[in-house]
Amino acid sequence: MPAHRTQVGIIGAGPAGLLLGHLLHTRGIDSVILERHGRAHVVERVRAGVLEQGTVDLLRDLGLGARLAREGMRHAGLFLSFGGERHHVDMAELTGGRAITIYGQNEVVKDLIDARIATGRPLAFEVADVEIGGIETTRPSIHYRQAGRAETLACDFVAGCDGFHGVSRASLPAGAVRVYERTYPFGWLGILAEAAPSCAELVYARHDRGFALFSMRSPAITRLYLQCAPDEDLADWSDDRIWSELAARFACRDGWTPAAGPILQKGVTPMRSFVVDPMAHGRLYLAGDAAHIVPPTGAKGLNLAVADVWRLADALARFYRDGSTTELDTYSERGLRRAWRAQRFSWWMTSALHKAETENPFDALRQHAELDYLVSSRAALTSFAESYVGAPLS
Ligand code: RFL
Ligand code: PHB
Repeated sequence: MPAHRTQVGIIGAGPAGLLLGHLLHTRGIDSVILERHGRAHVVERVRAGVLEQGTVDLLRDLGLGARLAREGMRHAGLFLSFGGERHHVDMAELTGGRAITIYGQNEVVKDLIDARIATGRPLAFEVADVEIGGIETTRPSIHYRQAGRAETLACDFVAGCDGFHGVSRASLPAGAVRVYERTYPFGWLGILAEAAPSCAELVYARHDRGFALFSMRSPAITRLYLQCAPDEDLADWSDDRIWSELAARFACRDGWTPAAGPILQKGVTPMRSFVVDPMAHGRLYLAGDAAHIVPPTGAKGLNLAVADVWRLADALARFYRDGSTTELDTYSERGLRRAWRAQRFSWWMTSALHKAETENPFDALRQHAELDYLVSSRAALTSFAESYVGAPLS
């Protein structure tokens, strides 16, 4: 059985794993990244679109922001639509100039893969049967198969960056962690359409028919979401039905509506809040969706993954510099603090904007009052904008 050795074995080539590999590289630390899927699949997966200011600043400071600066769309504000009115929220003005940038997660992943390949450090796609051993020792290892051959990677540390359905979290000994979870009785039907965005900023809409979100990927591509059942059957959604439902949910007195065009892709995502505590055990450290999931309404998932690996890379660098585990020992505690803040905000946005889980008319009016208060109070708007653009990396 061929054996290899590295300092940090990274499972998963999503944003968390790839960025961690790069951050370690800049500190002279060796890593091997193992990914279950092929490169094309990883690059083509359409997911997040909103990068917080701190994420954009980090990618730029790492020299990875050239295409992001050219093609990313900086948004200083957004719209909240409810009760037939669209309200503009000037996030930059409320936060001393902070903003979000629209740049597809798959574009971030593409840039990170190119950067990884340029470093010459290992990145293996299509690895199967990944198993982690020895996490309670100082010599953990990763066993896997590549092109049918059994391989073993000996490491100092293992970083579990393999998302919600990966093997890393499942490798923690039963009883060592506690899980906090909430599922929602709805999902999002997301589409990508070949249509020039008809609004320059995002529109989050609360409507009695359900939530809708208008976003974009480029000056030619619109991204839209509709609240639906978690197990919604896409076969029930013709293109015509999707456009008329979107028009109904975004209907407002200023007459704005999303421009329609050929639908390039459709998908349904269930919604969940999930946290594992602690985010580490022995020499295994979890980062990103492997450790926590937020409903996408607050646009926090990818940004939390970035904050995790930024912290983890620093803690590992400290260990290799002077043998201190001080920062590794507090990695989980610091990560959970940020993760719970994101959970709070994502839950709040989800419950304020989605059709209530009960059909009780009280909830509909309470939601309306919540949003009405938000847009009429500068204090409430400042709090909202501060959470939405995200805290600086910490
Ligand atoms: P990922 O991206 O899931 O990557 C994990 C990688 O690990 C691989 N893997 C394995 N590899 C080897 N062996 C195994 N056994 C493995 N098991 C899994 C997988 O193939 C994959 O390549 O996790 P990561 O890196 O933690 O990144 C997290 C983000 O992907 C996620 O939080 C965001 O996409 C969430 N999200 C959003 N986040 C934002 O910050 N802003 C947004 O606007 C936003 N919108 C969204 C979203 C997620 C969505 N969906 C589809 C869940 C919109 C949607 C619709
Ligand atoms: C997206 O553009 O895909 C997007 C934007 C905002 C969200 C979630 C997803 O809250």
